Amino acid sequence: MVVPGLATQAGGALAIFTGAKSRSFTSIAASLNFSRNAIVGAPCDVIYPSTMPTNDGTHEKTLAALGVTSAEQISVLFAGLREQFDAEVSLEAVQLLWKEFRDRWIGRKSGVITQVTNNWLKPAPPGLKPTVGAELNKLKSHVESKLDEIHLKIENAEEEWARDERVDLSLPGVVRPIGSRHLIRQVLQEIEDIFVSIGFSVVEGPEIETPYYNFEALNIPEFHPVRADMDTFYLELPKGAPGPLLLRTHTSPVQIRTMEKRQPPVRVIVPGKVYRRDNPDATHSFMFHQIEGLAVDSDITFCDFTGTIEYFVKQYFGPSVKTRFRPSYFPFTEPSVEFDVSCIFCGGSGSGASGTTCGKCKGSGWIELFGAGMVDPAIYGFVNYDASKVSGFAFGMGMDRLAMLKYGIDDIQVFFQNDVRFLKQFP
Ligand code: FA5
Repeated sequence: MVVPGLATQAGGALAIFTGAKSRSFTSIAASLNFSRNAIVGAPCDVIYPSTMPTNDGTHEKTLAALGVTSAEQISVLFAGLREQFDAEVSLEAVQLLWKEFRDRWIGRKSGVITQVTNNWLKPAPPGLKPTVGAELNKLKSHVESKLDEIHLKIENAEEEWARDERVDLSLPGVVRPIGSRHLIRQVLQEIEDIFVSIGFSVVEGPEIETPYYNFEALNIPEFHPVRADMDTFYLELPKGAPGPLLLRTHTSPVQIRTMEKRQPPVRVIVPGKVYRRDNPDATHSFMFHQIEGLAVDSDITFCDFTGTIEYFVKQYFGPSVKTRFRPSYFPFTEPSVEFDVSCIFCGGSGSGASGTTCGKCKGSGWIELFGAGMVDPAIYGFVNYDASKVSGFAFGMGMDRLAMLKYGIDDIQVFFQNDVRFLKQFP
């Protein structure tokens, strides 16, 4: 578009300008070959000062270099700068780069206003100086007042932010639920307390075991039928690793590990996780908790054994429960027994409410508790104890089932589901 009275010079620089006064800057600039983007930035909502050119460099040249010779051309130049400033300035756009933005416009050394003063005003011919001075004053006060206004907004926004973020010490504190120990952990503590009170100490052992400790040193050689149920959960090892490893199937290997390290007297309990191939149901889990017990000394008798178990059972379930033992079999105890406790639910009567059969003990009045026995003398051979001088007993309790009995829990799976509604019942 060619505006009457305007002409362009080669190279797009400002040319002689003699036209009408009422035209908008943009239309004049267009005909002066200014690209809109070069002057006012890309036409988008947010203008980023750091990436946007300040202008096309007109304020770095003198009026003579720009070919400006008339008051109207001067007005166009200033209108361009003003339009550019207005397009760039907004709270969103400048608040993060406030100082850079401010310095670029009114910085003393090389701000746009300073450059206009140096390049346009000072060297302006006397005839144009008043116009340049007046336009510069207008631009300067426009820029300064807008910057003041924006600065105030930035300060207010910061104050508001600080006010919102301020800690009100009069408010009640945030109550964070602190959780509680899992019921299995609580039961472990109860059992530990009982045994510690009669001279046992607590030891632990690895959950990943060698077949030697899990089986052989417990008198369970390869191909022993007992292994059929337990010979499982072997680990995949890298080539060249020494020997197979498996997840322990009971806590009994720690009997061997303890006796290897300690000379009698030994009195320990061993809590921990064990793993079996059992399918999950109300009383079985493939991972569960056991507490092993071992006492070995020079003169431990079967009476010490049953007396210790009875003491534990009465402490744990209450003084009214009775115990009994039945013959059983474990390769590492001889004799071996299974301990029963009188049914905690029907008081040992075998009958439930209104004369029905007690569902817990199935009418027998007894509930199976755990396996135990006198340590088989063959075991002492594996740990270099003199079997003619020492004797002892061992037991292995299922902690989850002990917890179920005491707290009336029907399904072992609830221990592992971590439902907060269940856990909250045992704070
Ligand atoms: C043993 O594991 C023997 N090591 C116990 C032992 C130790 C006997 C020392 C003699 C001397 P048993 O396989 O019966 O025994 O397991 C012991 C207890 O673990 C059981 O009485 C039962 O309460 C619990 N238990 C066994 N299998 C599971 C299972 N899949 N889920 C939950 N509890 C189980």
